[in-house]
Amino acid sequence: MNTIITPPTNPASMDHTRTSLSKEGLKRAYVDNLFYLQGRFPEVATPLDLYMAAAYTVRDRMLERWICSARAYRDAGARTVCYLSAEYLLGPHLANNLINLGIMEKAREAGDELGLDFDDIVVESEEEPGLGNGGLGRLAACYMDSLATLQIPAIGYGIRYEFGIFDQLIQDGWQVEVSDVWLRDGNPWELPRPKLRFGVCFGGRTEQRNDNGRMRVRWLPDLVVNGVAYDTPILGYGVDNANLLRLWKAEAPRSFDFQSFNTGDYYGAVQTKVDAENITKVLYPNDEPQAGKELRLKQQYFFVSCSLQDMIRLYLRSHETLDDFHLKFAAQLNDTHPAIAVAELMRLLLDEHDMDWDPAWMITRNTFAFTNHTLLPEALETWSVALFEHLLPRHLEIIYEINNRFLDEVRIRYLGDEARVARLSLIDEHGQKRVRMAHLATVGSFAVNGVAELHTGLLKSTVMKDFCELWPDRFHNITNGVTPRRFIVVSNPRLAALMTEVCGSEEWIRNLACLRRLEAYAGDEDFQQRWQAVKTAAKRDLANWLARTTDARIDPETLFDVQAKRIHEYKRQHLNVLHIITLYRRLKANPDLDLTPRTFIFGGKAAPGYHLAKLIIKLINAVGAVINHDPQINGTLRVAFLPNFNVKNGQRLYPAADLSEQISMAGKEASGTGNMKFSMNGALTIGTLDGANVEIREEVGEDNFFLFGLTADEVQQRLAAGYHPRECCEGDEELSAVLDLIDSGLFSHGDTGLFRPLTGNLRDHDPFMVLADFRAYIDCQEAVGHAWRDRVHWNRMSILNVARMGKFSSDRSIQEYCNRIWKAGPVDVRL
Ligand code: F58
Repeated sequence: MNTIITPPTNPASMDHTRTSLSKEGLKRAYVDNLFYLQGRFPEVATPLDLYMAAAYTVRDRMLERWICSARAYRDAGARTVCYLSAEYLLGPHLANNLINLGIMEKAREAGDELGLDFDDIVVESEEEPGLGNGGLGRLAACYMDSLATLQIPAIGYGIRYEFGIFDQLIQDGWQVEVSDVWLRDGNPWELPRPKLRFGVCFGGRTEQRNDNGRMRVRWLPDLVVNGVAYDTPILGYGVDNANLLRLWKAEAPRSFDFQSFNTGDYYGAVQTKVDAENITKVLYPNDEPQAGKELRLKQQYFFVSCSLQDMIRLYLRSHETLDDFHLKFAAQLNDTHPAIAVAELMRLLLDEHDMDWDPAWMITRNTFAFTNHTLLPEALETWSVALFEHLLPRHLEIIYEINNRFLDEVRIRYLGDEARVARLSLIDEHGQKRVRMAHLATVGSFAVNGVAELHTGLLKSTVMKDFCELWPDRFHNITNGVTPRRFIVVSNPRLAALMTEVCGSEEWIRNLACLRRLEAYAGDEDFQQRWQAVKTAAKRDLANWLARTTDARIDPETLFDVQAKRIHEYKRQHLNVLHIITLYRRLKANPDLDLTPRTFIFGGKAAPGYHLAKLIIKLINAVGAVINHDPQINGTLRVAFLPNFNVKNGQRLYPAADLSEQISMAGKEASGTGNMKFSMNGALTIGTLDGANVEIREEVGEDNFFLFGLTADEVQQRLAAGYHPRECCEGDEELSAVLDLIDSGLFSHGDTGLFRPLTGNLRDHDPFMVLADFRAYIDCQEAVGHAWRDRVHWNRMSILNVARMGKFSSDRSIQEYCNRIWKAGPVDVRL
């Protein structure tokens, strides 16, 4: 339809209440929203009212850009990136949107003139949408920010979980999970699209029919669920582009199953509705190990099906057939969670749009690209064939057909090599048959990528070796990045101001490589003083906030040594704890020891069913409880656990860190992105040669990075030679004594058994080689302690770290995806 409707007034120039970016316009809009949307006058408004009025004021300004973008993209007919991700860890919207709109300062002035507590409204009030577990979900959010900033037409598709990642409380040192009711107060950032809904089928059976000589399949499902779209605009920084994040909510097609209702089975009828809506109730809080739950497969299929149906709908608005669908869309599979999309697009093309196999397969294979985020064997997703048969019978048929055709190709290429055929198959035939989702994603994609050089190399030489031999050109590395808008400008305004001053403009915010200009100041002692003052101010902010919200008391003059990320054995928070106990023992044995005063700060959630990870949290808190209250230690060592690590709390932590702990066993962390966030904010890294640490060290220079530990190759060699962790203890009295001290009950009120699952596991198995790396880590930490004492040198290293972080902007990552994988270019949007 060619619209003749234009916006009520022409935007900015007219100082319209909904679009004006002037201070007066913002004030007017704010009061207006408080009055007409919240129904309040200022004197009686609650903090929520004040926040909502601010949010709607900003949202109006985004909507204008969003609508303009939609129109410009449609007119340009440009290639569109569809990012398919089961998780988006967005973080609070308000401050980020103010920054991206370029009106933070004006809004602050407007707020001051209205007598509002601006920081309270903008920083404190907002509940963040916790629709992700950790790195993978946050990466999707950074990429949405960069896509819009680089003006690439893009849609993020995902799930609107009613309950996101749980809130973490710490009680008596233990993690306690509380459900996250983020929608309780309403969500001003989303627009429900009740008319934009698609049916998604489950279960039942299939039936073949002969359609004029062509075999066609009909799926007769036994359950249909509706997916309803909820749209959130994602603004680019410094441009007028706004992209779309479309999340799907599950609803029952009718509120009651009338048949059950009429037969008197009222509860049965309501149950159908409840079952349908359960699909998008809750985010699975698992870290790496695979959940294997039926509901999880339902979630995956549900959001993928809605998204593909939506893409087809959009496409058919301007095309007669689907023949060139793959030219319009590049769909990125964020890990294997959306991999069922390969079979679903085939089904839609074959069964719903009457296409033949070959053209349908050509379109499918040219639409998808796949990112792998992990090498951990337990995290590689597989689903039992039996579950598929029960839930998605038609998809199983399609997967078998894809597999037959694929394995025929393999057999022709590798005559007689049936072992290879079995390794490549989409079906794992060992024991109970399972569908290998990474294989489905690889076969159905035109590109596969890892997320850091080392990770991609390992991917190609281990889990994907056979595929890499088959299709070497399909494999790429795209090293992860993070958005400097959220992780510098929003999180660390003082540092941002200093950068802008040195760089002479705000260009660095769009082109992080500009930070190189800081190098010239690295040795300038006056500048170093200002640099250090920025860091100390952030440390003070963190200390004050912790004092307000927890019982932790920390001293900003000490070295802040921070490890914040999901709690997992491979990330080795317990190695960090062993270091703390080592220092504690040394100090007890020698109270005059001249130790660098340190505050160890931890943050991170453990998956609720991951007992060892939860025990690590308890150990951190238990060690803290003893050390923090030991008068002999007198504050030289302190341990703080920051509860409920999420994007919002991360924003307080990254600017305040002096030392960033990136100490995973080499070969296990695919990339890591916290490592980048800390370094961009001036922390130095202590780390292994794992994930993106390798590239960070290359960029910042080996003199400005604290390296320790076995390399990925050495890890493999040690394992191959037979690793016996007890031998590490036997060769190292101090290590042995540290473990014994944990077992002595000192940290557990005399309970000598409490931490045995941890210490016993370390002594007997130590799957992540904590003990093998212990001595190297302790020595490296000693070097850190010494380095801190020369603050001139430390500040220099800190400045150089930041100056050389340009590579780790997500803008660089997205530009690489656009050039090398998606072949997508910008569309300039002008209001
Ligand atoms: C993370 N994966 C990697 N998975 O561990 C990290 O190295 C990498 O930097 C990051 O992806 C981005 O590439 C990760 O966060 C999850 O959270 C999954 C969520 C769904 C269940 C399985 C784990």
